[in-house]
Amino acid sequence: MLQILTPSGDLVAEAPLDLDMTTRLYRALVFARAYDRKSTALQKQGRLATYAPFEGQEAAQVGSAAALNPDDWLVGTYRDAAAMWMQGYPLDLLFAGRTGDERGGSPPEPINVMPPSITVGGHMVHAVGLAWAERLQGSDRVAITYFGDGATSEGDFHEAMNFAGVFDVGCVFFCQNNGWAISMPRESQTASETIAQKAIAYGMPGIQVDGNDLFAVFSATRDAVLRARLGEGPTLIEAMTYRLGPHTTADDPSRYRTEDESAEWRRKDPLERVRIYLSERDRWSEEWQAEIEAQASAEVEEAVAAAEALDPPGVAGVFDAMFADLPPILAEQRRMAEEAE
Ligand SMILES: Cc1ncc(C[n+]2csc(CCOP(=O)(O)OP(=O)(O)O)c2C)c(N)n1
Repeated sequence: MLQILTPSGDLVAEAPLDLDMTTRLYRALVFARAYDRKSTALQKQGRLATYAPFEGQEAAQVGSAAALNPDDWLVGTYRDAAAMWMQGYPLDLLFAGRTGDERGGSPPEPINVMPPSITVGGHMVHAVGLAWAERLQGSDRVAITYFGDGATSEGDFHEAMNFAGVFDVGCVFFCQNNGWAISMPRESQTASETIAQKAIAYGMPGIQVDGNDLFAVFSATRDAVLRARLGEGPTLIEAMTYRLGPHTTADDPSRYRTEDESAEWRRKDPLERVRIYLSERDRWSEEWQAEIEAQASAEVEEAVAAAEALDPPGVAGVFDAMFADLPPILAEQRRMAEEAE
């Protein structure tokens, strides 16, 4: 397993980022946590629908997305808001999407981020298709797809990996192995010792990284993205991380895992080790922490206000994001929905 920055903030290999970039990414980690906690609070107030928190997985998402070019494709899941935001997805649309507003699933051009997939595993083939299409058009844009350990049991994962391997598609498969697929532990998911080793069967490199180590995640993703961009094919990255919160706001993790387990992972917090690292290099202070937390909170509040200021989409809106031309039966249902409103 690749590790560069230990949980106590010590370097065990050369840092792949300079201090300015590390500082920027630390701010992004702080921002991601603020967004995530606010979303859970909003759900509890009835202002968001079910929410899937990613606390504990911030470095996996921020560190990997930081290795992309701004116009690369990103195809993720319901738990990947931090990566989507890093790649330019407007924050107000992220919130709107979580209220069930279809407009939240459609970022403005030229943002190449697909709406989050709720269907486990179904999105990976799309990432492969997007990366392949870019190649056929002579572009060097790549795609990254995020998924959990549970998604590797879906047929879609194997189809996507197989196709990408055979056609040398410039797609990075980024698995956030957060230990659990709702209540199913990773050990019940696959008999493979690691998820990374599944890459061998598809003829591509696989690497396991400490997913709570910003530097390791960035370094592995940067290498995989470069490989993809040079036309050398796909890579599978398994980021070892942990979902500190519930699966969603509708879940109670105390029913299937121990507090000791969560507490152990809390000690491997992805933000804390970067904070120590910066602090030891005189790039962190309590005042600055308070300042960036206040800024994050204000930005998040602003985005929530913008999302809540959108005109209600109306019942007919659910039909509009599905087809370019509505089939007659849905057109009829749309008309009936409008009449009933
Ligand atoms: C095809 C499909 N089957 C089942 C579900 C219900 N479901 C939602 S999330 C989830 C677990 C997914 O776990 P994992 O892929 O490890 O990702 P994580 O939620 O841990 O990020 C399941 C079974 C679904 N959304 N889609």
